[in-house]
This record gives sequence, C-alpha cells and structure tokens, in this order.
Amino acid sequence: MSDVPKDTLVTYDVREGVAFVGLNRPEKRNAISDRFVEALAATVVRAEQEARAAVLFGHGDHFCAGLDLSEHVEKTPIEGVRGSRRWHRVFEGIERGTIPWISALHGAVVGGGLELASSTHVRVADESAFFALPEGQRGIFVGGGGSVRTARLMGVARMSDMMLTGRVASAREGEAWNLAQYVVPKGQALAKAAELARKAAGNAELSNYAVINALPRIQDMSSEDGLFVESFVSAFTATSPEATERLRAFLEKRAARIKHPGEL
Ligand code: 1HE
Repeated sequence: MSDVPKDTLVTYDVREGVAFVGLNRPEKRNAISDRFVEALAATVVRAEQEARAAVLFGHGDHFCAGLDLSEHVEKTPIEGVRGSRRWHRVFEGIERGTIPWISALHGAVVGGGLELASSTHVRVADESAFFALPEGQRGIFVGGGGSVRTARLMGVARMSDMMLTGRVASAREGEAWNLAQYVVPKGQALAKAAELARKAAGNAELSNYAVINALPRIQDMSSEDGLFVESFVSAFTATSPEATERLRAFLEKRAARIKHPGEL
C-alpha cells in the first residue's frame, strides 16, 4: 500500500459496508504506543457507527509487534495498571461491540499484537504469520487481555509454554492451536478477511450481535444458566422484523440455499 498516509497511525476506509482498519506504524512494526491505542480506540468507535463488519490488518511486513517497549522503561506500577486497563477497554470495544471483526495476520503477531488479534472474532493468518509471547524475556506479563482471551483460545498449557520458553508458533501451528481459523498463502490474508467480512456484513445485525455477545458470555455460565439465556436470545432474535423477512424469503425460495463445500 504505497498511498498510505505516513502520519496516520491507524488508517480507515469503508467499502461495501466493511470498515478496513489498518495498523500503520510499519517502521516500528506496528508496536502499540499510548497514542497508537487512542487512535485505534477512535477508529473502533467510528467503524461501529459506519460499518456492518470490520477488517483489522497491519501495514508493512508485520501485523503487530505488541507493546511499544520504548514507552515502558520509565513507567510506575500505577501507570502500568492504567495503561493495561485502557487496552482492556479498547479491545473490549472490538470483542463485545455490535459488529464482527475479522483480523488479517501476517509476519509478527507478537505479545500485545496477539492479544489484539485475540479480541477479533475471526482470525485469518497467511503463511508468513508467526505467534509469540515474549513477555517473560522482557520481564513483563500480558496486559492486553491475553490471560483471558488468548488463554481461552489456545489453553493455559500452550500459553504457559510460549511464555516460559519463548516458543514461536508458525501459522499452521497457530491454526491447530485455535489462534487462527484460516491459513492462506502469503499475501492473501487481507483479501480472505475482506471476503469473510462481506459475508458477515450480510447477516442480520441482531444475529451478529448475539453471536458476538451471547456466545462468549454463555461459555462463562453453568449449562443450566446457559440454556436458559440461550432461549431468550434465540426467541428475541427470531422474532425481530428482519428475521421474519429473512425466514419468509427462504420459505418463498427467494434466499440462497446452503451448498455443499464441493459445490462452491
Ligand atoms: C519496537 C518493537 C516494540 C520493534 N516496541 N519498538 N514485543 C516484542 O518483544 C517484540 C519485539 N520486536 C521484535 O522481536 C522484532 O522487531 C520483530 C520480530 C517484530 C520484527 O523484526 P524486524 O527485524 O523486522 O524489525 P526490527 O529491526 O527488530 O525492528 C524495527 C524497529 O522497530 C526497531 O527500531 P529502530 O529505531 O531500531 O528502527 C525496533 O526497535 C522497533 N520495534 N518492535 C518498540 N515492541 C499490554 S502488555 C503487552 C506485552 C507485550 O506486547 S510484550 C511483547 C513486546
């Protein structure tokens, strides 16, 4: 992307109802500084208002090298807590907002970069992507929600291994460990993420909201409570005017039927 403005930390563009949010600090491998996280926060709010789905990607050769380490040399403990809580709020705006987020991952998906990717709903990695959690080597700990989100994706055993031993996972290992749902050839993650985002943008907004917000919360409940909540979310979603129209469209043969993967 040669026409990307150099002074914009996060690029933004909406096409066909999909917001494209680009991490744009390639000279520092998209490391997340305080200013960077504020730029991301503003862009997340804008995407929520203007799009039905969003794609998050990195400009340059890497998705994101995590926390900007140069800003953390002099921080006090309470400043560290405030910074971490700010990341939590911004990433939660992605994870528990109203639109689906698809991330396109390539190169380094490291530390806070992996925490950021973990807050998106679908992750597409290209074959150049690699995952690492070098916090132990840097003398720090995850602070962007990784101990909750990333640990739930890959499990505590794998995450402990990565944090304790510095193990680096390839794109394929990341897929097997649930860090990515798709692996595509090098250079194709953004196109695949855009394709998936357009599909998600075509869904009923309330269904997408339920997937994003009800599904993860139900995992935190007992089975009894989960089934109880599911019935309410299900009934509320299915009786919305948009659902009524979509159900009619199917019955009147105006909607596409589902195809076997071999037919696509
Ligand atoms: C940075 C950062 C950064 C690069 N903070 N400046 N994250 C890490 O421990 C990852 C550290 N970075 C790396 O291991 C490598 O930079 C990469 C594998 C990501 C990319 O390697 P490469 O060879 O393409 O780039 P480079 O030459 O290492 O870096 C280019 C420049 O980016 C260089 O600055 P320059 O002024 O010398 O040109 C690097 O210093 C700079 N740079 N990464 C600051 N992270 C809320 S808790 C979250 C906790 C974490 O995220 S811990 C993980 C931190």
